[in-house]
Amino acid sequence: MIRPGAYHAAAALAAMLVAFASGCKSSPETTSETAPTEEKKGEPQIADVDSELYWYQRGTDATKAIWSKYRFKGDGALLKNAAGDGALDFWFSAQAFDLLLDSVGIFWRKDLAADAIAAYFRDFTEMHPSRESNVYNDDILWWAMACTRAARITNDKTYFLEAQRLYDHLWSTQVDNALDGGMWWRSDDHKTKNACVNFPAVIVAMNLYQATKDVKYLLQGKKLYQWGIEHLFDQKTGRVTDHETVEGEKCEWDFSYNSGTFIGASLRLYRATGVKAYLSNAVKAADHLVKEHSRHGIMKCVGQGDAGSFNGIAVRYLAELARRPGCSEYRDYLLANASSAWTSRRLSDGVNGPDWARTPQIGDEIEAQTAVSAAMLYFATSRAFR
Ligand code: 7K2
Repeated sequence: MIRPGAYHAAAALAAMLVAFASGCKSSPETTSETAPTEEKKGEPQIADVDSELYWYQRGTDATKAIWSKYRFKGDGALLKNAAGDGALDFWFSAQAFDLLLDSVGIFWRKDLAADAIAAYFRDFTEMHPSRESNVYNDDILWWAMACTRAARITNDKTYFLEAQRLYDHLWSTQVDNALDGGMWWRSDDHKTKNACVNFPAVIVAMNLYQATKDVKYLLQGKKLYQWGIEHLFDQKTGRVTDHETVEGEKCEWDFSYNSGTFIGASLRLYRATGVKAYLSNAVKAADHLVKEHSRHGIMKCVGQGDAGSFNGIAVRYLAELARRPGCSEYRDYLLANASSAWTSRRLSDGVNGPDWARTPQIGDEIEAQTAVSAAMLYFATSRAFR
């Protein structure tokens, strides 16, 4: 249930998404998750489609379509999975929070962005009052990652303290010497140590380090990353394997989102330390992602359900690499994907299915997660041009 107090902010969120997408001007005081850089002088004129704002607007269009189609309650900020379903589960809700942050994080007026974020946080809290009771450590970390972003966008400590509390708890209870280190996937059953936990944990640790300059987060991030390098990363191929079992067996699954969080973890460590090896690891993983997860230059379709948002997570972090000097090939890759996905969206409701190269049919059921994934791609492409 949505508390009465949450009503206005949550309803306002939807109204704001609609208003912004229809062209309302924002005031000059915008949020500054990462400040837009000055226009580069002397560069040739570029087509509209090769621009930050073009893809920001497409992301906004897609986000608006998602919030109109999948809102779980008319007065709430949370999404449901598909028609007739309940609210998205914890994991998916954390991803949807990240999409909301993509949408409000840069160009929105600060006060409106803060309201939208607060509405989502409140509704999420109604649905999942105790985060720690969730036995999936990855769920907690996806949420904590988004909270560190929310803190940066709003300057509101609530989100920062939430992420810090959750991360500190996992670090002190879910990392041990089994398999020489690393964090367990589940807190109720210590059987595997997974990429979907360890690289997100590095990202959170490094975001906390950036905010606090407390060197313990840098050391913890390095440690978890080093474990990941030794146990899950193949230096020769750039492949990130999904997990290792308590018996020391490496699982062969190769998922795009694991490459994505590995890139994000590597880049944060590179920025904090200046050590080139982190950057070259990020490039290796990105090359593997582009080579092995694409068909004709477009990311392979990985279906719906849990996998539905893997590619959106992958491109979120690929974009961080793509905007670095000398990395324009990744930006071109994102642009090709975004252009293909945009022309493959379903015109009747404006959402994408799981395949970024194929338009879904009118009657096809599209889950929120695949629609969210494509919207993440539009925003990622936008950021790659910054
Ligand atoms: O085995 C893990 C992970 O390593 C693997 O990549 C994925 C593949 O499956 C699980 S993680 C699945 C999450 C999905 N949603 C709910 C969460 O609680 C759960 O941890 O799909």
